[in-house]
Amino acid sequence: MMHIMDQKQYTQALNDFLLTGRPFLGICLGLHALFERSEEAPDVKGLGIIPGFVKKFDIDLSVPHIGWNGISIKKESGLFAGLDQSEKFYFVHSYYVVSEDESAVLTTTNYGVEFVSGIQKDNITATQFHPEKSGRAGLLVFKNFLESAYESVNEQPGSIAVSGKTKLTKRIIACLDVRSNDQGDLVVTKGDQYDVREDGNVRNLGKPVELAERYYMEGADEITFLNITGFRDFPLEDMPMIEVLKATSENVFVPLTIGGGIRNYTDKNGKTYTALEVAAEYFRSGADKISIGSDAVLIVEEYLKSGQKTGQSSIEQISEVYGSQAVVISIDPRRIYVTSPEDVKHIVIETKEKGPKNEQYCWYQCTIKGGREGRDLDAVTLARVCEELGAGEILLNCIDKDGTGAGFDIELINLVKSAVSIPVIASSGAGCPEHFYEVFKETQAESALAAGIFHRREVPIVDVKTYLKDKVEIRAIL
Ligand code: 1PR
Repeated sequence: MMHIMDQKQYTQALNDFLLTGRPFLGICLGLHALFERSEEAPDVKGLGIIPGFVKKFDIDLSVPHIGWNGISIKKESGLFAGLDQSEKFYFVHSYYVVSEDESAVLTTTNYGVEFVSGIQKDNITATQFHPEKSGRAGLLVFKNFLESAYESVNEQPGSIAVSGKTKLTKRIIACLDVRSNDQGDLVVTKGDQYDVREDGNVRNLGKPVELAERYYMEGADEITFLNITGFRDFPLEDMPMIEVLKATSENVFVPLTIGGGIRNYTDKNGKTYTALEVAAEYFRSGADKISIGSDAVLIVEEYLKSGQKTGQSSIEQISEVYGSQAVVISIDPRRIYVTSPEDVKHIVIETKEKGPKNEQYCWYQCTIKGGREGRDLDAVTLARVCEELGAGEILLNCIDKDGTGAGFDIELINLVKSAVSIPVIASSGAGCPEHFYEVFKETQAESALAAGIFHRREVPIVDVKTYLKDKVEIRAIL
């Protein structure tokens, strides 16, 4: 950020603005930039308005720190007027600020360490969390900031200082598999073990924007759109998905992830687009994270063959420009049963869910093109290499469980989770609120995703959260 601002000669203008005493609100990098230097870019100088620096998390927990966490308010401020003390805000970052000016510290948050999550010094306010993605609580912060822009902050009804450790919540994610039906309408669909057709027709479970808005209102902590035919359609030609994102982000203030078709592509006229360009269009349209499925498998296969990073893959390019927290890898694995661990060169587990011939062992085969093609690669290796290439989160589906309502594949989730240090989203198989509790109790997954039970209104999100309340740290529905 500072490099580009320097290049475009914006830095002086911003500095001049800050010194005029006019109100300023920085978010995330907008907080980091106020400090003197950052481990993220050691050769670039920060604005240096606040003494201190930016440091990478060095903790025994998944990094990036992704999700909803609390704030301990360290001094009275109008910014949090009217907010409940238990409110959570959305964080997504691998670096945090270390302020050498104690008096500037507005809030702190706990994640392995207690770090500064907000500062306020005269006219300058900045937060590590994203108010624009923090639902009602975030919108109230903006309202308070705008109102305080016209009055002295100290004249605002202040919030009371809160102390005590904050906790990161487990996230409940609603997933919308989107594709065109046979009539050409973009619909939310849902398969059983990835088969989305019923009596020959694509199942139609609703309109993407409407459903996303409903889930936001019902308390979803995040929303994911998967363009499930993206592997054959090119997203920049398939403009409806971009329109869906734009329309959704007008009314939905929680993080949005979009996947499907993110790869390098040459169109019928020979024009080449990079995966980075596709991702950029999605980010500009309101996405916070992009998810890569099929392309990740092909990238890892290439990497294992050559043993070298090229710097050119979609994972490397997008994480380099937008940060690893913006790159999710969606894995579509399927169980392959074997009679002995020596039968294959893949990572094999002894399983409690035996195979059709009573096999005791299985490995998890990666697939591409929405499960249509199995590859000679296991899900654990895929996850590990993707983390090394710069991915920031794993969306772990399971074809065997998808749409069954039989519960998550706990064995798969534990296997992949133990192989990576980035957050994992458990997906596929949720059938009731108890399944969410089971996945959080039996595994270290940071979040759980479901589709069918939400679309068919069998289990509303509020029921999941009500069941989890007092058992698991979650964002309350206020
Ligand atoms: O390969 O980069 O173009 O991305 C395509 C994306 O579309 C991938 O993320 C892939 O998972 C997804 N996808 C492709 N085909 C299907 C399909 O269903 N035929 N959907 C598909 C994957 C799985 C989950 C689902 C959970 C929870 N759907 O997204 O939402 O399994 O379902 P449940 O709660 O009903 O059990 P690329």
